[in-house]
Amino acid sequence: MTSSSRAQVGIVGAGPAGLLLSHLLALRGIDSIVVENRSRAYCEARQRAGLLEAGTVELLRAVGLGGRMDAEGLEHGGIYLQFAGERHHLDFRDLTGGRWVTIYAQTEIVKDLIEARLAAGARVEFEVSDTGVTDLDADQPVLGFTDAAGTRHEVTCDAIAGCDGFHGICRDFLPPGLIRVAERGYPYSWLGILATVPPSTDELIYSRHEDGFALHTMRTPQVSRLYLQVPADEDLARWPDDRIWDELRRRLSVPGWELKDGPITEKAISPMRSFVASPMRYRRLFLAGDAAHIVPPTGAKGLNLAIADVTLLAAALTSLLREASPELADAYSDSCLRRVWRATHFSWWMTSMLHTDPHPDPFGTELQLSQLRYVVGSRAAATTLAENYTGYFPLRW
Ligand code: RFL
Ligand code: PHB
Repeated sequence: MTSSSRAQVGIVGAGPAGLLLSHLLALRGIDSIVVENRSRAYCEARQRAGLLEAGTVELLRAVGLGGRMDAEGLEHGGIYLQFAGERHHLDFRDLTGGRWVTIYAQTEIVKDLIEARLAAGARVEFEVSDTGVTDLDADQPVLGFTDAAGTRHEVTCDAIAGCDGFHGICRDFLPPGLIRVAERGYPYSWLGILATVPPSTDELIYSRHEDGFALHTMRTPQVSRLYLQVPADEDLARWPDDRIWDELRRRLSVPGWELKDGPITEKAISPMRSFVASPMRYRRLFLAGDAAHIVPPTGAKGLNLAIADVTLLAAALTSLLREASPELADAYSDSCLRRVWRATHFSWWMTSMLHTDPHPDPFGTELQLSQLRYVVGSRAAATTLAENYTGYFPLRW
């Protein structure tokens, strides 16, 4: 038996992109259904981003999602860049005329969004399977899925948003001849840990070390998050806790500073990739967030881009569905891609400047060090980093 229903917008994926899109559409009186193949608990626990641009924070506040973020988020006005055994501070507020970033974990944004959607009575279906999109060449595409209880559903929609991440299914529904992929792989991965220990630093430390990159970030005043560059095909089993702390200590140390360690509560290896698929739309199917593009995490841009995409998409769908005006929907892909390519360049640049090549050559090493010295030595170069890091053209809502 198949159950048929209707929703103005069908949304695949209950990550930050899908959930925020559903929230924004509801604020404009547009109903949506969100389907997600994982459980609610899994979505709320999946460790990922932590750093929000000021524009992302301001958008979340403007749409009523700032409560816990304002109470628990940690505002940072700069970062430390470390190389050749020295640590340098970049003061973003001074360099950019007052701009800042906030540490507030993606897990917490997802929890806030799920709570807000469910409290508003939205349809959010977890643990679905066999998600698919049909009738894309008609004005009413159909979103199909099987719910957790095994019932098949077909939801007739006015538009469908593929917010299903890099490994999702929606991108493959765009006609193969239409989509153009530009990508770059990197010969390393990140091993990330979460540890129950107060951060050993007030602001993030990005460290280039001859044994590889390391990043010290945080989640709360009691919980630290740290990352190590490891080989691309690394096996997590080769990294017992003691080895991780030893390596972090080696790569992050400077005289007079000590890294505090503590119990590791989570450990995972993530590959690094740059990937941009365009256009981000075919007729009434729109892609947003990681479904269309991913960046290596060194620039802290992925979640911020996902939020920027759906802010534009919500406005575009509102004009399309409420006023039958297609201009914003027609401009959607190009508008997103301008920001995406800026972030793609910045993330590639930060990654290439800070990671060590598995087969280093003196030419490449000296170029990296020269670039790092330039960033900390020239106000113009430091401002370029600060401007990109703190975020681009404001999000309008
Ligand atoms: P998500 O979060 O991957 O959500 C997609 C959702 O779709 C579901 N899904 C399906 N549902 C139904 N049917 C299907 N067939 C489906 N296939 C998939 C998935 O289960 C999932 O729930 O994508 P979204 O919403 O576009 O959000 C993107 C962000 O998650 C990502 O860009 C960031 O986490 C990237 N990122 C960072 N971004 C930042 O802006 N700042 C950071 O500090 C930052 N740090 C990071 C990061 C990513 C990292 N990793 C693990 C890749 C640090 C790391 C280590
Ligand atoms: C994080 O807090 O997880 C984080 C922060 C900055 C990055 C990447 C990850 O560049």
